[in-house]
Amino acid sequence: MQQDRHHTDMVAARRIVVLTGAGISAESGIRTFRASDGLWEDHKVEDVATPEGFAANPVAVHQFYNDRRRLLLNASIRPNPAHTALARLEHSVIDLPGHDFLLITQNIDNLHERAGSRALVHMHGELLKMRCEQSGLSFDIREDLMLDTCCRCCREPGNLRPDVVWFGEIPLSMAKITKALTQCDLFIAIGTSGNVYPAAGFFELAREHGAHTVELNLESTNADFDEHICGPASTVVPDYVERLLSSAN
Ligand code: BJW
Repeated sequence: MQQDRHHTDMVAARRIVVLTGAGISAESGIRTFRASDGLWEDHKVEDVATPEGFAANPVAVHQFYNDRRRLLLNASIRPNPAHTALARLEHSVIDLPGHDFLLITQNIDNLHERAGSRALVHMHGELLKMRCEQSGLSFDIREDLMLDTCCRCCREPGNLRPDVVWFGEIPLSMAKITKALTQCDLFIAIGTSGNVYPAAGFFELAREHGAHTVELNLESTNADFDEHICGPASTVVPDYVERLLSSAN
């Protein structure tokens, strides 16, 4: 594990924002996007993660998300110690006077909630939800979504899409996220490459408003974080959370 620059002044951390990306779920068996064996090795981003790609070939896009949904529902896919540690952090600080906690995930899996996280926003949507393009209403889904799946609100086929955020679309809960970023004193980014905006700019917004910024990743992605902790999430996240909590006692 490598650490550099300033260490977190943990006792001062009262308002904590955590951003997670695909790297936190990698050790649970879910592929990241941009690794050499990642999802974008097998699929073109513009084909499966844009509204234009969906309009051109909805069957292929449904297939891409159906495969990922089936994997997520497989019994072998479980939260790892990094997910569990973040849930422990939330439950340890959320009721303390003057403290606040928000977990922002770019991931569409449900491993954070399965680990016990509750103060959570899915800014890029959820794999276990589908949305009606006519009404905008969102529904739970655990089975495959097909072109002829009948919508529960308009009772017609062809109106449903995965309830996820594709390139060119506006991420979810941005008002809540922006408020938390401008008020936090500790910002922690875990397992995200910093390639996709607006998430890639969150640490700068938090830092401009006075937060200490920490990156936990296999490798450093941006030298401008105040602190870097390099290593696999299932090891470095529980260690970091333990240090944070023990310094607060
Ligand atoms: C480990 C590990 C281990 C591995 N332990 N670590 C030009 C300039 C700037 C911006 C733009 C631009 N042109 C267009 C834009 C905007 C565009 C964008 O960012 N494009 C870039 C390509 C430049 N963004 C958008 O369009 C977004 N919307 C938007 O900007 O709206 C405007 C607006 C914003 C705000 C307010 C109002 C208006 C929407 C982006 C949607 C992204 N959607 C996807 C698909 C979601 C559904 C799905 O899952 O299929 O989201 S793309 C994909 O990338 C997915 C991810 O959430 C996202 C980020 O990926 P992530 O999580 O970082 O994964 P990887 O694979 O990249 O990285 C993994 C990391 O983990 C690596 O660093 C590893 O080292 C690490 N790691 N194993 C620890 N064991």
